[in-house]
Amino acid sequence: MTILINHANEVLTMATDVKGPRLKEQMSEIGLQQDVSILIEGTQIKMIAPLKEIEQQYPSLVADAEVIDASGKIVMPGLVDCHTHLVHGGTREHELNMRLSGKSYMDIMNAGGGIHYTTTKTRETSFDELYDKTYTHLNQFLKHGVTTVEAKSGYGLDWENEKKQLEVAKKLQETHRVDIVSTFMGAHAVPKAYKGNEDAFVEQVIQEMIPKVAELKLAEFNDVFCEKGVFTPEQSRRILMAGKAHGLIPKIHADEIEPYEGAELAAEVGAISAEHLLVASDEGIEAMAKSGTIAVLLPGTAFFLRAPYARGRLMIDSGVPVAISTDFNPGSSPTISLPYIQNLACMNMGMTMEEVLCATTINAAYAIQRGEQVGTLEVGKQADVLILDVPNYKQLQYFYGMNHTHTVVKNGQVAVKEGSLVE
Ligand code: IZC
Ligand code: ZN
Repeated sequence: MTILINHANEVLTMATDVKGPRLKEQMSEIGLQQDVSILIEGTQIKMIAPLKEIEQQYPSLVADAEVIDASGKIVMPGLVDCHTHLVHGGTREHELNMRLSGKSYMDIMNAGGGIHYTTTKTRETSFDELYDKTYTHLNQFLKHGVTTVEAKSGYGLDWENEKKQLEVAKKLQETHRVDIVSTFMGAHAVPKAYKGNEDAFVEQVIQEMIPKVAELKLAEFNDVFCEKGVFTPEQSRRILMAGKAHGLIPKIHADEIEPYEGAELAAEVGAISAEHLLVASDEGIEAMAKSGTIAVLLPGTAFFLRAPYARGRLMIDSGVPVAISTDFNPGSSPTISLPYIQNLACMNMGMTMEEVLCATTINAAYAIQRGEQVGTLEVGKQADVLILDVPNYKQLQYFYGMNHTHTVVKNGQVAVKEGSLVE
């Protein structure tokens, strides 16, 4: 199978000489090219060059290729959504009026709602029902140009149900076109049954769940909700170090609601990323810059919780590599629209149009250790290619709140055509 994408107004390769996550002004390098075509062979990008050169070099591949005319459109790498709570039962629209009339996210959780509500729903939902529900969500992601998603567990909060969530993600990785990267997040909340006995649950996560996740190879990363009233920095450190000892790379929900030195902890334990960071301290940001910890910022959560946005501009200027993501989850960010999240990042975190593209492609890929495979258009990389129905990339943030996805090539196959899924 060979595909040739011709006549795009702009091709944003997002490629540079930099290896690793992009910092500071590197985040503005979008690799804009005009008058180039893209040749895809099998699952890989074969050549990016003017059409004439491709025809000269690979005449037989070109002769056999399915040709996609991208006239008037732009082409870029498929989007990477590096922080989602993808697999979950139920929805939480009933919490919205509570929050709009003044109850906080934490008030609702402490009263037994929030994550606890979704845990009950997830426990009640069968493997097959969870699989079908999540399959539908993945279709929506794909229609919005997202070709790779991270998926956290954390609504089981016991081994049986954490395993169920992770196995749903594993099966979807095998059956759905979108690539899924799994994170174990058994420490997402202390189950209601352990109230007053929190350390016993921490022990269960450390002694029982983490070793099994590692043994069954159900996740690559280990995450914890380090937040006042959830897991303390000390408990979080123990959970992350235990994961590390079993080969699970640390990630951390840090400084989301109250400052809690989560960013500092991320740097200390060598986490690949710290996520949220709405109220991260100056010291925490400095520590992350030193350790190279990626900041995964989730402006949809600030929007939906009506909370202050993370200081994205300051983080970039301080030398922290920044990625942005939907945080798709039923409580604090029920959206799969990474394009809208890009808009929010521009408008509320002081990030430029170029920086948000970097933050949702190559930097997001590095946040889940996929920077060598996806996130840029380069020869030899996986052919995850997005064609957007705008004449220039600046319209992506200008015509906001819209889905401009026209065509998605996923792993060398056309997965979305004229905005609709291809079976
Ligand atoms: O279900 O509320 N912040 N975890 C930490 C979440 C938000 C997801 C949820
Ligand atoms: Zn989250």
